[in-house]
Amino acid sequence: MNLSDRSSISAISAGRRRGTTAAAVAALAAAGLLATAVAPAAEAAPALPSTATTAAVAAPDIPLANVKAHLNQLSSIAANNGGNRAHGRPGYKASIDYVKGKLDAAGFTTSIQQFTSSGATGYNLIADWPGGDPNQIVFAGAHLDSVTSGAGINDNGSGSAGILETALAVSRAQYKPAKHLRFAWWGAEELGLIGSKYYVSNLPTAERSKISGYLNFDMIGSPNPGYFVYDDDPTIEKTFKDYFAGLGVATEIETEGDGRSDHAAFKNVGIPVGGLFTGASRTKTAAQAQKWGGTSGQAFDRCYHSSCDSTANINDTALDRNSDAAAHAIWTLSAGSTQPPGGDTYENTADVSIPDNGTAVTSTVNVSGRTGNAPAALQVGVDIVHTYRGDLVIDLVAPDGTAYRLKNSSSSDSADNVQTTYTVNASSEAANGAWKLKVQDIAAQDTGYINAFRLTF
Ligand code: DTR
Ligand code: CA
Ligand code: ZN
Ligand code: ZN
Repeated sequence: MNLSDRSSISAISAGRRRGTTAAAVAALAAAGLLATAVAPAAEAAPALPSTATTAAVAAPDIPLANVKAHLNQLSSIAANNGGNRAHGRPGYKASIDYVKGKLDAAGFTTSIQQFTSSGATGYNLIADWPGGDPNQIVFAGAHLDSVTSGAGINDNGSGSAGILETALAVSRAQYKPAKHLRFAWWGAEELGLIGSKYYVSNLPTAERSKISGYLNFDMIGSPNPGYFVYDDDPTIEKTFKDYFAGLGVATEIETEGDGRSDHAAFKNVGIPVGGLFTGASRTKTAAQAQKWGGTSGQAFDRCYHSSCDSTANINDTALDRNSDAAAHAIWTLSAGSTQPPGGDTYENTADVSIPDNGTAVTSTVNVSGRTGNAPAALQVGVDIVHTYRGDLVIDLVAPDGTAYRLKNSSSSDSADNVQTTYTVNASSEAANGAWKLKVQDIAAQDTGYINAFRLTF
């Protein structure tokens, strides 16, 4: 686009920004920029940004070696403290001190909540990452205690180490999500979800309402693993399932029943919950072995609540995948509805030739990893190089096929090129999926091509 075109479009847009006047509407119509509805209308806006921003901020890979290093530390702690990390035993407090030390060094605001159970002092460790909307808290938790019979490396060193390394990744990235991040390591889960129940029961109602979701990670590295996703909050569930689908890993709904871990206390007060699980004493079926590998007819974790729940009782692939899935969910769910300045842009810059007076062509942008629907002000960047743009009819087609008319043809619009950004109310459309820009040249002689198609959420 040359400067004069851009200035003419931006002048029109500026007119619209100050409130649409009749003259502005006429000018928009003349420029073919006033969308008429095939579906909710689109409005013209300033010209296409010259450089697109990147897509949604993706979570970093969580290094398996780092997660396993935490497990080795927890194993040593058990070995040096009577062989376990159980509630009321020195190995549990030593575990709390280890995790707290890592988080304090990484810049988290930590606090220890004490409680008494079965005549012994218990401890919950709460860690807040400074920043984000304090009224929208994405909360990830895992119980840190083991049973008395062993070190509890899978149950639940795996979940504890997975979210610890995710928290440290937040610090390394200096991640600044729209929502506030909180992590917790619970005490006395094995005695009956005592620590998490104590936390929630002592959380004022106003504080509970600030938690937009609680994610639970209890046993995420079972040696004969299954890939189970809690079927509670649908958005959280979908976030996890989409991640595993991206890996080509099938998942199943976790069916061992509610109330079996620390998400129960949150669910019972109406907080959306979700989580991951790789299985305990139940037996893997032949069908499950077919899709996940491993051994059918054998428990997902033969050392569940046993002394053999050691560092040898871990499947590295499961631990790695679930740690990465935890990070993906935490990053995705905390991005919030208020996108960082500039928003998340998805683009297709492949040239698509537009047949003269011919059939419609499309350029596709695949959106994934987002939660919920598209915004009411979806920015649709169109960059078409074409003489006599009046020949062109342009639609945005949502993943479900709904068409939003961006531009009608106009026999009086002899200007060249369509290089502008339309605003479309796409709030009734799911955000994820294949979005298409559909362009048709309906008059003979002038020709051109789609140069770029961009969506900014
Ligand atoms: N209660 C957990 C293990 C456990 C058993 N079933 C589920 C289902 C979902 C999460 C965890 C579990 C424990 O022994 O710590
Ligand atoms: Ca990883
Ligand atoms: Zn257990
Ligand atoms: Zn557990």
